[in-house]
Amino acid sequence: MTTRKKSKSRTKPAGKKSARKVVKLAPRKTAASADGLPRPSTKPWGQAGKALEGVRILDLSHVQAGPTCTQLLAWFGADVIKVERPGTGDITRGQLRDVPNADSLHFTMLNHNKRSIALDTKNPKGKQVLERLVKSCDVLVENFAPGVLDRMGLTWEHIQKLNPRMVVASIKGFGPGPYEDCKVYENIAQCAGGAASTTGFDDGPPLVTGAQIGDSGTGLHLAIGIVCALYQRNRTGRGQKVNVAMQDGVLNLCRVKLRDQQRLAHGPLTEYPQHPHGKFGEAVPRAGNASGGGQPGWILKCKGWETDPNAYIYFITQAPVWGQICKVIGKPEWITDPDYAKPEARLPRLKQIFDTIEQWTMTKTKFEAMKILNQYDIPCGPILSMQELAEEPSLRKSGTVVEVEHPTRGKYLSVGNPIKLSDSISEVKRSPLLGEHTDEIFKKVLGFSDKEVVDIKGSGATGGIPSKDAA
Ligand code: CAO
Repeated sequence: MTTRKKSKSRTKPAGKKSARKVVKLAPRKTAASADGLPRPSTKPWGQAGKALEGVRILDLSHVQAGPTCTQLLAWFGADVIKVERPGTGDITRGQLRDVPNADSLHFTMLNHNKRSIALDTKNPKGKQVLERLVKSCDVLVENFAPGVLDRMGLTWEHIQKLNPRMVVASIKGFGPGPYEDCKVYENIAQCAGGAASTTGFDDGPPLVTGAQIGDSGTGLHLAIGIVCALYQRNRTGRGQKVNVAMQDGVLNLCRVKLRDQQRLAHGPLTEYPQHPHGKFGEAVPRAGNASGGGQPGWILKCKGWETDPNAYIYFITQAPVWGQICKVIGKPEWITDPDYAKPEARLPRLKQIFDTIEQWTMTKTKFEAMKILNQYDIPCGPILSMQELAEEPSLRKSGTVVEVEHPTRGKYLSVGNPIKLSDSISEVKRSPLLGEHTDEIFKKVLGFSDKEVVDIKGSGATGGIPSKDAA
């Protein structure tokens, strides 16, 4: 009997049945016709299981990039089994601790809805367990340094032998090329992917952003790749490798800057603050707070800016509402003035225009300004602090900000699933304690007998006993 069969009662392997059927995408004659798809469920929305129910993930990921990906898959219903080194676990459990002896907020906020197994993958028994997990899971996710997975014995060839249906998803800092062997963290990816060179002000150094586009951004890219590979597996019956390099993920998010690099060859970037007074070099310059699109924007001071570092508003001079903008800020003459009436005429005067608008925004709080500008459909947005976001009732209501109870740290706030599916509702469950589910997984997922569990534990593979065989 395979380990897979033993675990049948908990989750059904994804694609096991459908791999034999080819899903045709021809239009269905009736809602109930077969065509490879089941009849539409009659269950109430949100009660027909979760999107990824039946998919089991072997999560070897750590820190942020990989855990972001597997957390998202877990929110969509995948059974995520996080393998962690006994004793320490994911290194982030102990980093930036705010509460003594409790898992860090970093760890708890990136590992919701997962199960944890403590396993020394360098212990021979631990290695056997790891292979059993490979046979029992649909997807392996890892973001080790280059070469680590191979050194663990899990080469692509070996995984294929153990489980040809497995999708093997990896994040590395760089793709094939001069830096492929490098270890990479968030800010390195931002720098190497084009974000830092295009962020900040012209007269300052390159700047990294607070948004974790290198780690979390790449994790999101990986999740999309995994779901596509699983979908393809439904037709082909076989797994595949899914690789995302952090440099590539960041560059993908900087797509518009590569656009501008090519536009630069044809003349100055007229929407950039360097136009018309500053100089353009050979590469896309840092554009300060200029809007990335064809609708010029800037960050403007609001009432209270002298003491509140976040009393600002982002204001876009969208062309279709130019007339409304002029009326609101008390410059109705600009509507017909040839220096201001058309978008092209405004481009060389943007600084002066924003300075004038700022005279108006400085008389209002950012929320007062929002209220007025929204009445006229003028695109704008308040600069919201983390404190304001944490307290925003609408984000609590939508489940984007959630309060979670944890056994050792008590209540904490987290960001919930930002992707809302109407038939797969996400519930945010606390992150697991280190090794919390080791026994449960040994017995219910891997089908080990009591004696086998005693043997594995006696070997030190789950920690506690120092392993003689450990490398
Ligand atoms: N049991 C035993 N050993 C384990 C283990 C387990 N359960 N889990 C991990 N290890 C071991 C690995 O086998 C590896 O050992 P060897 O080097 O001897 O083979 C070792 O832990 C360290 O792995 P690592 O090199 O990946 O970890 P690091 O802390 O040195 O580097 C990082 C961290 C993030 C820089 C590196 O993993 C990396 O570059 N990853 C790819 C890019 C990436 O994802 N960066 C994002 C980081 S933030 O999300």
